[in-house]
Amino acid sequence: AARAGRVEFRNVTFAYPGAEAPVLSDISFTAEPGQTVAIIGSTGAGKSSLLGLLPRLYDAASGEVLLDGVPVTRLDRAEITQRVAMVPQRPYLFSGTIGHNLRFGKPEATEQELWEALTVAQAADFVQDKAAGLDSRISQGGTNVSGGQRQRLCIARALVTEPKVYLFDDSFSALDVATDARLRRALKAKTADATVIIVGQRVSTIADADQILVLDKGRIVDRGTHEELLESSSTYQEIVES
Ligand code: DGT
Repeated sequence: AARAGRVEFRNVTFAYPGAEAPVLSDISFTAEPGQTVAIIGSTGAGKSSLLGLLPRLYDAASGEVLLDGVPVTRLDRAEITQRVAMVPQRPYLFSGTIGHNLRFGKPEATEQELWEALTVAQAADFVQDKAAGLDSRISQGGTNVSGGQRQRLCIARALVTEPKVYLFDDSFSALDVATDARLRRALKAKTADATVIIVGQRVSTIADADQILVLDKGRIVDRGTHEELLESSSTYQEIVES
């Protein structure tokens, strides 16, 4: 069906402006609605750069990034933000209330929608514990919430917009393992029809993905499920054991 959230990278190469060496080379994969694709790889492998090509933080030098079969370079930004939500590696909260921050992508969201998103993101408890609840103020840059709370608020903010595609860039790293597991279970139930692309460092975060891409120096060196990669990929084994 159209507008379902299918993501396809076709032979994508990308270099930052002014840099000589490409950060990504010949990247091809497909993520279908309902699927979770995980990207793992050492620091600097190009994982964040890869995610950024979908919301057009940057454009590919060659190859194509397609959303529901249409190159993203042919879509306007509003169309992309409507369908794709990215939780960046260093998620940003601006000064204002928690409610303002959560409504960033959907100003008309009801309180009930905000609480639903907070519940999935495992953030309802700590917001409830604040005297002012949704009206509690976040200081500039979110310095008065912990790193894990900030991640969860930014995940909730993405959920509020009900996108077709979620991009999570290491969004679960500041959470303890139990919260991470609870959050992803709730997320899976809530986003069953969505396409999820997740950059993760922790094996427990990515092990249940439908497909794992192992990225090394900007190339996909191996791909498969957790079980397949444990058998076939020495790079994956090294990451798992580290
Ligand atoms: P991480 O977050 O440390 O696990 O690393 P990755 O895998 O997310 O890597 P990524 O995509 O952040 O960086 C890949 C390479 O690109 C790395 O050599 C740093 C470089 N790079 C990242 N962002 C920029 C940028 O904004 N400008 C330039 N010129 N280079 C960048």
